[in-house]
Amino acid sequence: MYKLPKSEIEEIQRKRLRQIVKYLYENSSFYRNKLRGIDIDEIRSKEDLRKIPFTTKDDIRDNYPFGLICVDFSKIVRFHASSGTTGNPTVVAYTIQDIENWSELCKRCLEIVDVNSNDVVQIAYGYGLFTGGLGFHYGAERLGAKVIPASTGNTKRQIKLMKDLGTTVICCTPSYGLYLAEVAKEEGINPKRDLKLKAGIFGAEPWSENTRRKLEENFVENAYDIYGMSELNGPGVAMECKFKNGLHIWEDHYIVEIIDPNTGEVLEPEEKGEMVVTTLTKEAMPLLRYRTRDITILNDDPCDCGLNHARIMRILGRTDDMLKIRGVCVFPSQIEEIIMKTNGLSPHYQLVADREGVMDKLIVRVEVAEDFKTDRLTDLVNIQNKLEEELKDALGINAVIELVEPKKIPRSEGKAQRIVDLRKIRGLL
Ligand code: DLL
Repeated sequence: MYKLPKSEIEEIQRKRLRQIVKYLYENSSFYRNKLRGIDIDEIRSKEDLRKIPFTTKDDIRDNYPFGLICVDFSKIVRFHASSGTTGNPTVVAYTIQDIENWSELCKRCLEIVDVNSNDVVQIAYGYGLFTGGLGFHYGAERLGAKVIPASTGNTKRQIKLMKDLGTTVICCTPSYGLYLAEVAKEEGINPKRDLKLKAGIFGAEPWSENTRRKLEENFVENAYDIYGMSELNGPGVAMECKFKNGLHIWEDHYIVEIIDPNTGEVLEPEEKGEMVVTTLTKEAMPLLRYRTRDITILNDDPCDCGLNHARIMRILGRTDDMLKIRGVCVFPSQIEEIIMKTNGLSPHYQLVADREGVMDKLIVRVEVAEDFKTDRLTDLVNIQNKLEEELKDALGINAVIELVEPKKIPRSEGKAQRIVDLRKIRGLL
């Protein structure tokens, strides 16, 4: 049961925190080292956690592949991995109990938006080392739903499956959701009329409120945000409820802190910063104060849905994806929000950062919407000017707007590649 009073959730957190710290001290040489000089009996509450140093992605990579595992090798039943751009991938190991807990959390996520055993759930996240496919699969099966393990790709077949099998819930990245809607239209299918999609469960990459609007206008009845990360199991760490106002993070399994990414100082609720997560129930590879690099705000106000698990607000982006253009910091999701509300543009875009002399330059490459028909150049120039002004007003950045024909920006079946930073490629950063 997870529909608990706040006081009970806090009690569970305190109990599990004490257990996990002790467990790590006894079973992990990596953490015994990290906890050196700390009286572990004194770690009893979320506040006490601050005495413990952070764990980083580099810690996992440096101890690749098995250094953070704290169970006997015979107890490991699965590996997943997420690939970085360089060096070792981040490998995560699972015991049977880990898979059990993870499945339960994914089930909860589906349950709180009313997915049930009558639903046909099409999973168009990748199955494999990526956690998306299998995570949702186990959660949906546990719910007794009818699962279509479609995985990514073969987009026309995905649409046919949706139509023929009567899919009611689609799970995929938001960018792939937009693409599925586009291809459905090309196939002469109007998803809102011809399909039965009551919900889309979209995650694994940042997206915006305006993208939600587009997805709900053109594809699914309700578009929900789900958050997760391989190191924390996979999808199912946090999920929006029907009120769509922040993602409930399962606090009986995770403790969240928000820190200033530059100083490491813990911030107050409602302050924006990097999310740091302590896992309370993971067995093979628990993590204390893990720096996710994801930027969000923690909101512990009561939610109208009655759940007492705190909410994280929509992830703005990762600290590593933040673009710094002439000193102004901006996340792709902020630019996306503005593109989406500019008439005449499609939701497909790419950001190219470069440097001319000593000056940073940002090119926002975006497709003109397919249904925007004009033979007057001035109409296009007007769109360009409007977007340029909006970006300047809202974000304070000067950008060069490049309008391109429909379908010129590469589509992705998984996480969209939004940024091309030529400054990095050319070794200028
Ligand atoms: O993306 C797990 C997942 C699968 C989540 C399917 C949701 C749905 P990784 O590949 O390890 O795991 O990538 C984790 O993706 O640190 C975020 O930067 C980003 N991310 C995940 N969900 C969201 C979201 C999966 N809802 C990284 N909004 C995280 C924004 C997200 N970013």
